[in-house]
Amino acid sequence: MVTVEAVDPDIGDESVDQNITYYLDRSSDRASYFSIDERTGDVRIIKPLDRDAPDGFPTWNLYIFAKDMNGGPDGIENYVELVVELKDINDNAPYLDMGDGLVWTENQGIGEIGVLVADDYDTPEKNGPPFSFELDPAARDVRQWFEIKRLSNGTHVLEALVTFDREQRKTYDVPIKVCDRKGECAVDSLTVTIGDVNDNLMESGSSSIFVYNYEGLAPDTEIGRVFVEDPDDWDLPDKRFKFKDRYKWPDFALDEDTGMIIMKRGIQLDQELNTYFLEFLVEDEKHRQIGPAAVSATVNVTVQRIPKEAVVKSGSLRIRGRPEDFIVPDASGVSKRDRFKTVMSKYLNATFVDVFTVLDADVDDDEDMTDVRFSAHGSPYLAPEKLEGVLTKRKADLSASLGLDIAMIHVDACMDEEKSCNGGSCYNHLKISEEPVLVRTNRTSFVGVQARTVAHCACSAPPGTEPSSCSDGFNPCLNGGECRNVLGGYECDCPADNPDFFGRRRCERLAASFNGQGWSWQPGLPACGNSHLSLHFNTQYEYGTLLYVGPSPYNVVSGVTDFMALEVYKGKLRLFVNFGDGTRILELEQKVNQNWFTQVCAH
Ligand SMILES: [Ca+2]
Ligand SMILES: [Ca+2]
Ligand SMILES: [Ca+2]
Ligand SMILES: [Ca+2]
Repeated sequence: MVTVEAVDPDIGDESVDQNITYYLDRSSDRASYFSIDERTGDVRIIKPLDRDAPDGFPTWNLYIFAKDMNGGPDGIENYVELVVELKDINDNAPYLDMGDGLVWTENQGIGEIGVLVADDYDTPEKNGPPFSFELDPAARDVRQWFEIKRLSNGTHVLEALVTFDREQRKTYDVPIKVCDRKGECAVDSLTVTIGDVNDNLMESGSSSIFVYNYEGLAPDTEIGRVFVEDPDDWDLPDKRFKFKDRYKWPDFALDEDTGMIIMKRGIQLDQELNTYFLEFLVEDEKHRQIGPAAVSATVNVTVQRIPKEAVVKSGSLRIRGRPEDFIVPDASGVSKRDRFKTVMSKYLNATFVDVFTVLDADVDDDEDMTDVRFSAHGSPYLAPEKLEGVLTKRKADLSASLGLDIAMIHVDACMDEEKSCNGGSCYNHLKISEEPVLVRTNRTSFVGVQARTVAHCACSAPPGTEPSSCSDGFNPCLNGGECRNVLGGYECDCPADNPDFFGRRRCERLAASFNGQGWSWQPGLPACGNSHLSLHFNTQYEYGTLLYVGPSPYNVVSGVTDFMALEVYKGKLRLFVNFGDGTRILELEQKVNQNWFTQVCAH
């Protein structure tokens, strides 16, 4: 395309070799489209250059460097800017530039819906407008509803040929063939939304709302809207909402314009489950449904106080779909959340299962994901590892019977360490908010606990949730130990006063034995740049797995291969480690199955 040439005044004679080395500014993305001969300075284009938006540029700029002394370390460099102006060719068909489409109100007759607007990425002077529009010649059924007319001033308009009824159909996708002045054409789709008119009477309706109130601390919270039957869906401005008896429900308030019900801060929660049967009147002046003709609406509200322990000891999963899909009742009136609760209480053999968090997972992908948290208890709460372990084993059954598409069991914000923490240390922190999350469909609302797993780019500190006394609504003593408040803290009375078996501080179990059949589930290890792990064991077996950290065969996450396994193999220790770059195996020579205690430390 061009040759650059540099001279070195130190040499003084331009007829001899100037010992210049040429190179491109590699820090620029654009450099990959060009090459340069480092001796001759010949610049070549090696990939096609695009002039047009959205990915191309009409002008391409690039710095070209020349360095004397053959580019050596003591050489001095200078640069020149290369500017390439691209000539346009007509290689783009136009597209409709109409945002969300057009709105056309129902019940009107024939009329002009709107002006058609297009744009073209090529130069407007030569390869763009004027544009021509027609209904896609291949499309059939749209012709009964719409036509395109060219007005005398050259603009094109879309016209309605029939009277539309929004209650019959809300939107139409109209395929339109649009061409530029040179005849480059494409078919683009225009969305026509049929606008609503309040042309239906409302009838009485009923709905239900379930609220989990974290520790009873929820602030004033919107918990769902009063529902009446009405085929219209844009007529909220015509409606007014009232309590049937405004003094009967001091714990609730109502937005009279929107019908939103508010649960007030400090609501009296005498029982674990508190139910309220709220009654409302809804008026619509336009249809004279006022005064005695107002329509009644009932809302069943259930409020359950959920203690901190339930949330701290919750298991979690991430499913594909929107939160609404998980709480909306099916034809038989049962939601996936209800079914999940029933099935898990059977699998876990637990009297109470609470599914108290249902929220948008907030992942960057285009795909909708929902995070769900649940806990289970008979008398003590089950550990999260147990909940998630059982869930993992039953994953296939659950997916099939509930129609759940489970993306992840144990929501792990560190899973993609590269993204979360640039590959460094990462641990999961459960952030619990007193502010609940509302998930709403027409006839049901679910107000859940806002608990999210967030990635912290550090090594996990000991859990910061350790209580300072027994009265925190949280028994710090493990394994059925009894908590006693003492001056400056608490003490635990462990079930058996056997220091070899229970730790003194919190009755933690210090040892467990397995007969070759059993195992124990433990919380996973955080991804830590600098971790130490130590354990004591005593065995006479020649083979056995001491520790495994990694994906379960029932719960494989694509792209994640990290795992660690420590096993006794032929009486010797063997360690498998994979941090994502292949499995490494470490073997030790000593026999460890000699019936004495062996201490293993891994750093
Ligand atoms: Ca064009
Ligand atoms: Ca072009
Ligand atoms: Ca209507
Ligand atoms: Ca209406």
